[in-house]
Amino acid sequence: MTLAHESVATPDGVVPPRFRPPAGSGDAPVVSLDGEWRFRLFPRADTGVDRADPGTDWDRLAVPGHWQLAGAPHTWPYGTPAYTNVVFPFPVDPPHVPDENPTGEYRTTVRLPADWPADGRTVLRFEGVDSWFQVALDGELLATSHGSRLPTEVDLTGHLRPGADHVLAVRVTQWSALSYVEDQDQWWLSGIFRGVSLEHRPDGGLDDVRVHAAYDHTSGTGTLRVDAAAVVGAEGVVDARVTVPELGLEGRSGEELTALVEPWSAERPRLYDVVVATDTETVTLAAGFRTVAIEDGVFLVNGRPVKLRGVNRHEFDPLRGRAVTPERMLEDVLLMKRHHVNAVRTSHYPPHPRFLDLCDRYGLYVVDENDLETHGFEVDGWVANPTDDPAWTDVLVDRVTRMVRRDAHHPSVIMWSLGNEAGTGQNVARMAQAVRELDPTRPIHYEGDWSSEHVDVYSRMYAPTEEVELIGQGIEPPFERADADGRRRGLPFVQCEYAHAMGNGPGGLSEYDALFDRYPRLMGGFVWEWIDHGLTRTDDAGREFAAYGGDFGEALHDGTFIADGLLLPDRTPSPGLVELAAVYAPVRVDARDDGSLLVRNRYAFRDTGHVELRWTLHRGADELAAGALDLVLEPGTEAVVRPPADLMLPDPGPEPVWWTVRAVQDKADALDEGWVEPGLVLGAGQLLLVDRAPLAAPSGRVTATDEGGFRAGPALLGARGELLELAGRTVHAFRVDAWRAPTDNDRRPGRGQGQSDEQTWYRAGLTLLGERVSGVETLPDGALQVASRVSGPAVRTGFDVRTRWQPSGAGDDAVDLVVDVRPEGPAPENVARLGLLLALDVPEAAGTGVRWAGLGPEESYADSTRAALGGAWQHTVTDWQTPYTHPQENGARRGVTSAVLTFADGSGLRIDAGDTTVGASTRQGIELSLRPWSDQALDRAAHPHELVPDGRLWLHLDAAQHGVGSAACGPGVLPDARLRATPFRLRLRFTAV
Ligand code: IPT
Repeated sequence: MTLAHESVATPDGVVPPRFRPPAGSGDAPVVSLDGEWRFRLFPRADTGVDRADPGTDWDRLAVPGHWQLAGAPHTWPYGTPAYTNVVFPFPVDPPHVPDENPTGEYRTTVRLPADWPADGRTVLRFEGVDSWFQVALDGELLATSHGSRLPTEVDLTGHLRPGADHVLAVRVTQWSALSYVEDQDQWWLSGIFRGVSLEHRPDGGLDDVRVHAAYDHTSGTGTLRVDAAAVVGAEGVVDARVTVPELGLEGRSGEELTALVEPWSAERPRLYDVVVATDTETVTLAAGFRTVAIEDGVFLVNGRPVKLRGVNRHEFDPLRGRAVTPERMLEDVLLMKRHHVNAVRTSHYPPHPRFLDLCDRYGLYVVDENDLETHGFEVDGWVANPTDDPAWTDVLVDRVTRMVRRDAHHPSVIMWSLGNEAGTGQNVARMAQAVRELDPTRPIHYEGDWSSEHVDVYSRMYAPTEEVELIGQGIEPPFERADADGRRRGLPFVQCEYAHAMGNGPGGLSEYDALFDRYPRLMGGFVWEWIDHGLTRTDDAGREFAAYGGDFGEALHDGTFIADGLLLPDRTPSPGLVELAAVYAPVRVDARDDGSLLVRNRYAFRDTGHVELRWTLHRGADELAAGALDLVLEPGTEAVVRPPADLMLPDPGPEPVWWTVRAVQDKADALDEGWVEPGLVLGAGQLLLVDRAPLAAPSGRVTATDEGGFRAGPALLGARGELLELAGRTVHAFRVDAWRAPTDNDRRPGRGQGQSDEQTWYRAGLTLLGERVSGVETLPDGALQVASRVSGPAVRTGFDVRTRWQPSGAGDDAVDLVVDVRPEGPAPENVARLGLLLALDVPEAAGTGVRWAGLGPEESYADSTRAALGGAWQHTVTDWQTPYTHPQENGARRGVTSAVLTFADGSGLRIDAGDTTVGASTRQGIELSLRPWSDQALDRAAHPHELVPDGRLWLHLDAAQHGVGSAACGPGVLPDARLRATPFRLRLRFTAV
């Protein structure tokens, strides 16, 4: 029995694919059908409802939208979202899908406006319907379509009578045969989720317009050819007038027009209005002249090598799912531009066409990806994969054709992608061939077939830096087939996904970026991914939180893997995005070992005339001197800069002195208009010019207390040397620590790693450390020395600890602490941290203010520290936390030489850090973390709103912390940022203030 929605067939009853100009660019009438439609949800595809039934008394549902989100964030009247990444949430039994198949019946009334032209044709357009649907008018079935993220048009000419109301019925199933090729890593969400419109197509009008706008960088000439065609009703070439008023160009369709032009690039998105007109229709398109080429294995735009500093973007809104509004699209584009992203891969489907209009306008290179993923077949070794099945050829070619036809006029699209994670097979070649015939001007991308036989670039995901380096040099291990290997070696290399931004991370971005810069063959890459898909919902107490897989009670789900973006679900940039901006910086300012800064103009086309290189000499937050460097760099050039020779440096004081240079863009010309905010930092770097003054050696003496313990300045210790009180606050915990609440990256073994870091730490007993004191003695110099051993259960691994307390001076306000720690027993592969845990009773800990001198203002880790700058910063303890969608280690600040905590009652605690030794290296200050809850609570919480302050302030005073890496889907922490169990020493001073 073949059910309609289980048939592997191309859409039926639809208009051939054609271009999609920006809204409002043409003069043919259009009416939107968006708004409230009538709706009923049925449990099976066979709804039994009459297509002619107008549904007058049915529910109302917003179109566009997903029915699962109709009542979000509070109610779920039509089923709930469900998340799986790779696996299908139904049996792999193609082309069949379960009988349990939520199916929406949509109804609306269609009436042509009174002034609708009598001639020509009328087309009903759907921009996106997830997933399979049928369209009927007044009970008559007119079309069957699919391709959730692709447009469908139905010719209604002859079915609509002027002045009459017609019943438009759309039946949408959640599952269909086509679900097997739409297995993208995202929420399963259904319905008419993009706009619907009624469009007039005048006789002799411009149904389809193809724009070829090339740029010859050797002569500065732009070549324009516009082809126009009738597509709706009858197909054929249309003769149109083509003018480019700004260039004084006039001609006809099919002709080549040339002029000297300014080219389009993501850096300078120069667009020209191209007016295409017949007697009955005029369309004005924004064309950009640019040429994409691959020469000698190097990816070029307008003749210059361009590095793609990209991100993977899914369409996502925390309340609306993939039914994104134009405001959200603009927000994404502006956030990308402001964080120096220059490229987007539209993972893993063509985006709403308006997004591409914005990419044209603001300047982003786009890899436009076909709506194809068959990842679920991988589980069973790709048996029956549609990508290799001739029965599916037409469907897959149809999809890629619809994408190219829709989007080819966009200058921002620089590459076509055949799909994602769809394995290999003959249909890769068929799709590639179809794309080449439609558009020979853009390279083709597909990662799933590592032979790269049918594509123009060699693409991989999550390749570790070592491998990327070999590929950069062209000496990567050979591909198993020699014929394919030779060709592939000549292709440029792109990482269509890298640096998995899940939770705290990614670490190691700088290393990739440096390789992209170093090797011409490397054309850059796209970080996975732009935003956490956390859907807003309320808990039983009415509190909102961002839901991930499992939060809707799904029987089968992939949990937190949906929260792996650079933005939190509400589009707050995570520290990962701030780091990315610093790494992707178009004007990089990097410290060199010889005490100079290297300023690099990494634009391909732009000099730095629009950039001011401002410097400041500052101690903490206090500016001592300021100026600007007189320097304009041509694209791709660099210069070494140093502090002015006559700069007066102060003597060492309580905070270090930095010389910080920021490349600032204040002004926006017409091409930067709209996204550059005054003070936009394009890149920054700094030099440490004056170290903080060393802490004077302590000189006070510990005294005995009546209770048999000790007093050391503001520290009260028990008879066994245990810290009982500090600065008048009860101490809840104080000991050496080596564990952290695992990050998402810690929880998975990185490529080539046997076990996850989380497991390594667990097996070394680090999750349950305890302390045994072996000796307490007062030393002749007045210090109290405590010897102890810190270790966890079941293992011999532990730490030998010597703690020395000594009042800093004669007064009672300050105490010095020196801690020397040596690991003992079998050493784990790595440890999470090496430092001290201190928990103080602080009733309103969350509101505690903290001002620190060190790196900031955002968190930083050993392998994600490019964005952090030395200075002085302040926060409350609440703001110090990064509320990752899935709670985990966060908030560390590195290089902290001093911190002042101000409690709600006005009292405070100052912490000064002297030099820290880790193994053989000495570093300035400590890594500081503060939390109003414990690491255990952080680890247990499933969502940030479950974390409740426990009346204590939990501090980590660390010599060092392990990096964060990208192991959730990529490589683990790189060797440089791995923390080994190694001897360390901390020198601290606590002052009650
Ligand atoms: C890769 C997918 O292409 C992407 O959609 C996403 O699922 C990512 O993984 C993980 O978040 S595929 C993976 C097997 C490398």
